[in-house]
Amino acid sequence: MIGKRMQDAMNEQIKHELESAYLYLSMVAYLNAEGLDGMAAWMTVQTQEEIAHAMRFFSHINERSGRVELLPLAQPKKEWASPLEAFKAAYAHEQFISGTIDDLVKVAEEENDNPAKIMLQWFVSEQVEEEDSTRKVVELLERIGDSGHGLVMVDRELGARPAAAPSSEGEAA
Ligand code: OFO
Repeated sequence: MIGKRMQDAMNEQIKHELESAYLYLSMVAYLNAEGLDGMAAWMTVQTQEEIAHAMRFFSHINERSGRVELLPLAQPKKEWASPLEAFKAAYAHEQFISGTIDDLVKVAEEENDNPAKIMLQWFVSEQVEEEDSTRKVVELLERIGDSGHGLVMVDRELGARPAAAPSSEGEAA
């Protein structure tokens, strides 16, 4: 059975992961409106991954006879000054999420909660990937600067990101 402190912390994390999905979906809408459908497709995959992340915590709480509680989500930002600014915001958000995972690891250690410690290891590695993939797009967009042709090329490249694997029992891509 999951302890109350860990359960509350994981419920809070479900909210963070769903807020990530909500933020990235807002970026999808922004990128679509800018006519950058490849970037929007990349961000759609990111949105789906976030929902899968939330479901991992959801399943973990349930499997340990806990009670999932869905908390209110913050309204995401709607506009960015440029695609570069949107991806910079995504990168900053991933750094924030890495911090929340580190905090959860601390709680698991303090509570001596071994199942949570093991489950969280996947997220520690996943956050390295999450930060890396968003930072790479930021660097790519910084390199092309104001080049319209460069933007079209990056849009095409990002549109080739494979879809997230369907989530089963919290399995994420
Ligand atoms: Fe769930 O990793 Fe991004 O936010």
